[in-house]
Amino acid sequence: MKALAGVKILDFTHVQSGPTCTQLLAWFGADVIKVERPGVGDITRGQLMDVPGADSLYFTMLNHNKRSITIDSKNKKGIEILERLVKTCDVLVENFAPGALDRMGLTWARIQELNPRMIYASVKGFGPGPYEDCKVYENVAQCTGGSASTTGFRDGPPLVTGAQIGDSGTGLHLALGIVTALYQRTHSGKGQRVTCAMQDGVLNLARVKLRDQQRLAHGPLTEYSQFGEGVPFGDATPRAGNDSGGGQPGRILKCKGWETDPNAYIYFITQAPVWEAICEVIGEPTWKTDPDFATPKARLPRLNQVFGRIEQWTMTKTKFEAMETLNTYDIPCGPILSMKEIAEDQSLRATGTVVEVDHPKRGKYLSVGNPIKMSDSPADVQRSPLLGEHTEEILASVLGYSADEIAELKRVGATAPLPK
Ligand code: CAO
Repeated sequence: MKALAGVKILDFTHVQSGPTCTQLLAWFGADVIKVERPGVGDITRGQLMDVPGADSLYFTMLNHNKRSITIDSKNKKGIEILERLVKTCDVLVENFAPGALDRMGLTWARIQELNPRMIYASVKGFGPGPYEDCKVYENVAQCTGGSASTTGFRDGPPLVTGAQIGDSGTGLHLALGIVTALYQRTHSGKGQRVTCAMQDGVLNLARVKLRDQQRLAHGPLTEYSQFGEGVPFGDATPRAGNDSGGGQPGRILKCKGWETDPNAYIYFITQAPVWEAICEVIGEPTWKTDPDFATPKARLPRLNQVFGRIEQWTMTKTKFEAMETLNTYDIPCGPILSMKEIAEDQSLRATGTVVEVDHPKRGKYLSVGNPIKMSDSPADVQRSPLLGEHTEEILASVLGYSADEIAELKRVGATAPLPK
């Protein structure tokens, strides 16, 4: 039995942030019923399409293990179905623009009236405040959550990161809120509202940068490369390139082949306990005792020199050769893996982190499986549903509609587009 078996999720999510949350819950065993607009569906079904006539990878990779029902929430009968779903489900998850559910008549007050045990979970761009009514996509959240201003190089513009920390990151936060609320309900018997703002989720992931903001008041950030370069600090946490912090400075260094391969690099950390081993590997044994290099503090103003010398060594090896050698000394490092290398990595396939999924319209494709491994609730990845694939099944088996009623709902446009 799966961890969340028996939990029914009314999944009113679209695009990325909400769907990542409900996909995780589905992998943990919840019955996730995805509500989509008849004839249209989640907008991502048709975005970034690569195979004509097949749901995009954007959609399929975010909606595994779910069932799809089409309901027009602006149709009177459609709202009736939704209300019956609210009565029977444990959790409602949504990430529409602020106010959209209220406009459907599904206010928090109405939801509590229908089902006091309901957990009502939402992703919004911002929490209460000046921006609460704004629509938000990934990069807006990265910019307003403090990530962009602290990402990139000092002499370049702010940068967004490829990891979807605004969308998927907030979906992950929301999933934790939901399972926590489910746990509290086992004592209280009551549902509750769970909200997660994308700005807040990003800031939570960028909290070390707010730490550094406050440290600035007490002097320069000595672990940042700009300290060693003699560049004065301003009044806000600066961008720090690929620096990693504290007594364990790190950088991305070139490896053999970097001239033609954009990913021939390795991340190298000069972890203090293995400094002597690093000196041996790179051929600088005197740095072990040289007072300019022997301690982390002494090295901080000389990081460019230190990493310049280490890079002379890494450039003589491929990233995988360097990784192998450094690992024999327990020196923390990691090759910069391209998505191609990750897609081909057999160990990620073996753990189910990268999975091959078969889809009736697009054939086989790769996806990312559940990154959270549970010994008693393993996730098996099942293809995403076709639009409305389970409409009749859900109406009949979850809500108890008869065949005639189901036909009537279709006829009045509650579950299918009306003929033009
Ligand atoms: N039947 C009929 N109408 C439906 C429906 C259904 N099954 N499902 C949704 N709709 C309607 C809603 O009622 C709403 O209509 P109204 O505006 O008239 O009330 C509309 O579709 C939803 O619109 P939206 O404003 O949420 O969609 P959008 O494409 O304009 O904006 C987004 C998208 C993501 C910017 C916005 O939803 C948002 O800000 N969400 C919160 C933050 C968020 O999750 N962002 C992450 C985006 S990427 O993961």
